[in-house]
Amino acid sequence: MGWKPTAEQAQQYEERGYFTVPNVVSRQTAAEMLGVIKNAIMTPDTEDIGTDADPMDPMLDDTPEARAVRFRKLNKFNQRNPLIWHNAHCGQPVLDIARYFLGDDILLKYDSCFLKPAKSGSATPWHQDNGLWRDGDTEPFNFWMALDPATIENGCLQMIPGSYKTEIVHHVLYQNSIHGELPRERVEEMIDTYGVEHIELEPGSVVVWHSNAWHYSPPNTSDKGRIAIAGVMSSPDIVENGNSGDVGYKWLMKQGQVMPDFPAQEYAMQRTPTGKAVPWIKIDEPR
Ligand SMILES: O=C(O)CCC(=O)C(=O)O
Repeated sequence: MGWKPTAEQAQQYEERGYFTVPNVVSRQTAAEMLGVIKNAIMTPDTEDIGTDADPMDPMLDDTPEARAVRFRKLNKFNQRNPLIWHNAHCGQPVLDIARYFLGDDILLKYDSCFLKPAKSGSATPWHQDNGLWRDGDTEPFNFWMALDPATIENGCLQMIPGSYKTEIVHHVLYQNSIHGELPRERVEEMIDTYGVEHIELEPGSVVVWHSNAWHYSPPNTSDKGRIAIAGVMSSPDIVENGNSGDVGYKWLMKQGQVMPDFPAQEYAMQRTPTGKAVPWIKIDEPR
């Protein structure tokens, strides 16, 4: 039999829209993946690392300390690093969980590393993942794996329990937003009603959530850095019946078999991508 959530995990997913799974990979494997990321970000002249909005750029000097804190998020980094790829996104333990949600054919939609350096790591604003994708997808499976301990002090993820039951809310851009985010007054109302849960995790442990779930992470004011990797998985069925663009889907599992290739095989989309992301609403006044 394949992986199944415990009764408690299933209940948490139904009630809150997320659950955690301890020790999906060992601490040793998590430490090795962390090493790959640190090597890359601390290497001078890292041209092709892939990143997005980053308040810590441009770096002020070229010391190892400055290099270690220059990125907030690395897009498509994990699919370019075989040790991370084969242990996490395309690793049997993660795919066993994804298979429970998606079936025997699984594709990678997005992958990222989230970095929150000690003292300077910035916030990720409140969002729903599908509020950022703007393609209407609700089914895909999201996982986030701690590589450093993720604690309240160093800015672990925060989730609003039950928030996944809302619609996909149109995300907005404030003057001080780093990317689209949920309207701040709606976030306040939701927190007043449902509260917030802090998702503390040990290295190698995972949180899985529904793409509608409202989540956030605060700045890191502690003296401990926090690096994590995340992935969004989908399936050929969802892709072909959905409205996403061709985002460069990669094969992870075919007919229940983990794909051994590196680099990963590209998924050839059958339909013509028609979806166009709805533009952000811009809000002029910072709040
Ligand atoms: O790691 C973080 O701080 C944010 C992660 C996140 O929001 C996501 O994976 O959607």
